[in-house]
Amino acid sequence: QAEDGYRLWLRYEPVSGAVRSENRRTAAALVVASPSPLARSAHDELRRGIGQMLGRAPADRATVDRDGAILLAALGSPMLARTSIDAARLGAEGYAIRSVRLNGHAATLIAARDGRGLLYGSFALLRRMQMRQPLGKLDIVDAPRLPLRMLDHWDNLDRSVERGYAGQSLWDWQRLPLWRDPRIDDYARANASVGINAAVLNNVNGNADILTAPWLAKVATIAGQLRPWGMRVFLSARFSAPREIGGLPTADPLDPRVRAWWKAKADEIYAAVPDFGGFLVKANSEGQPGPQDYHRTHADGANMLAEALAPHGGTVIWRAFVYAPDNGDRAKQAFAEFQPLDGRFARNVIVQVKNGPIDFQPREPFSPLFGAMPRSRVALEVQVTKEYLGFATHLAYLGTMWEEVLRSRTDRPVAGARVADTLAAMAGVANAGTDRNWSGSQFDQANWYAFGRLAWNPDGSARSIAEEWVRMTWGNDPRLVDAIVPMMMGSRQAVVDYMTPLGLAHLMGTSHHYGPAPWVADLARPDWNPVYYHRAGRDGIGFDRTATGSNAVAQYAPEVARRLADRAAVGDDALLWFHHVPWTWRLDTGRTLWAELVHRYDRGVATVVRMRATWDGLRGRVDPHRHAEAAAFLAIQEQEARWWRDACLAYFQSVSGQPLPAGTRPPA
Ligand code: GCW
Repeated sequence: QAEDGYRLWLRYEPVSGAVRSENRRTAAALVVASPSPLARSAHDELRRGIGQMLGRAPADRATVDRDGAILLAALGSPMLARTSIDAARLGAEGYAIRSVRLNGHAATLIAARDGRGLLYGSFALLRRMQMRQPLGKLDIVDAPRLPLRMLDHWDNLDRSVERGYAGQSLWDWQRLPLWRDPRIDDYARANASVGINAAVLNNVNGNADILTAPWLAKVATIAGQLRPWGMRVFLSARFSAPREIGGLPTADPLDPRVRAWWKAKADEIYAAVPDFGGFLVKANSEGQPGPQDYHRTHADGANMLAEALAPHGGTVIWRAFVYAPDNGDRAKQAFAEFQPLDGRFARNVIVQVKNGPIDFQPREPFSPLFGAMPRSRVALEVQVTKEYLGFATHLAYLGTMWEEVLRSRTDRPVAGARVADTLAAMAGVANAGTDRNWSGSQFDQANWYAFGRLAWNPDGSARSIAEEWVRMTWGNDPRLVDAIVPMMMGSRQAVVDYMTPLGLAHLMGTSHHYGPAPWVADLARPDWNPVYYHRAGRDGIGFDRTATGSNAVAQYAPEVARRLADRAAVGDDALLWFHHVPWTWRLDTGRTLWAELVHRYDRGVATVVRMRATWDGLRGRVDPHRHAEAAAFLAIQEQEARWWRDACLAYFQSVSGQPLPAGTRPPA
């Protein structure tokens, strides 16, 4: 178990030397001043982690009666009487960690409003220890910026996982409700360690059965396992459920019978799961039912469910991922449908928007909806699972992609605003499954980790998050850290380069989305064909989204729109997303567009070749099992990067008639 990646970043490798002596002095005893189920989890994790790292678990004490106690105390505890913890800075889930003297003894205080912050503070302390940082003079305050930090599982009730590349669903429905799978406890620990506080258990391409009594009993067991780790359960709700499981002739959100049905259903769910989070809904999207089936709006649908959940404090998360064939430009549709509804959603509705206007491509500009719905609560949805980035086989660290999105300037609702400033929540489509390593590969664990850390602090740095993860997952040896962090930092750009450089998108094979297929042009829905997206011809390549084309740029704030509409100012990364550019147009790099395209595809392959060499150089510095797995996947990635480059260039060359530039290596 130790060497197959099961322990994720919670490996708690033994500490040695001077650091161990210092740690042992600081972590000798454990005092839980404010008992609660969550404080119990914190206590157990501290004992587990410290015991493994120091070879000696801290002793349980009722009070601070010797040096080296870790004290867990919620606000209001008499033990905090003589400290000056600023409750306002802690918020609901934040924590303070402080080196203090209590009863004449040196102690490390973890203070929080309640068990949630105590749990997060305990994991923060363990993280420091795992990174071999000193524990002596701590004075830390940290709190999550977003109240809802959620994983969305696209898990089906037969345990298959839509876009899942890590085995089966973690939810063992057949054995539930009586079986409490210990693996779920570990799943919850992992999430708590990065601050993820909610999970949607089932696929948004829904099956209404999950809302029936036998399934709700199973859901209740899972909820009971996640609860002590600060996580709440949500369910995807199929909009047509009143017809499919409720025996009603309609699911019209304005029909009183439908409204009564959902209210009763909400009551039933809360009877089984008192802290139920609410519903996630994919409506009128890719064939899913929704309010538009009854000529009602998204707001009508969302508000009807919101009304049913409101008495229980539940939330409706309504996805804005909508598009219909033939509307001219798929990238414009979510904005066109949702922006006019701003101000029409109930308070307990959150509109969940994918990072880009189309789908989860290797690179997209940010969705124009961010900042454009100031009277609504908006969540950012990203895909932790790598549907369009080589599944779990290709190494692509997504922290850099999410940092790029979060820092993108929307200049709305106020000048200077960035996507991060406009959010009420973050959701990540989960990449966890029954594989021993959870995520399908060792390196995809980093994306789970980074998602949680960025949801906690959307201003976090992708690089420091990568470094934390590397230290905890692979080790603190600087030779490891200095090699792996840069490799991760460049990895997503490599995928962009060898799949869809310069703002291209959606060149992937039909439906599975693995491997190149830019030539596909015959699918029934035009907006599913790669040729719809790249628009390559003799004259050039790219999608004109300026005023001479679809004018999607007009959906952005005026200052942003002006930049995007300017071929010279938009930047190479978004060039072909917004512009149709002649093959011979010259970029700032001095190359023609065609030469630049060739260069980028080649650069992507070259980066993977370097990643392999870097990784090979670490043989013997990490355990052989995990090393071999990552090495084998990198070999596949290199082969497939070449496949992508060669297939795309051969195709684009056949369309453009351009020669391969002099000096370009012939495909190997
Ligand atoms: O990216 C697409 C996927 C679908 C998915 C859809 C969505 C759940 O190909 O598998 O369906 O997005 O986000 O709803």
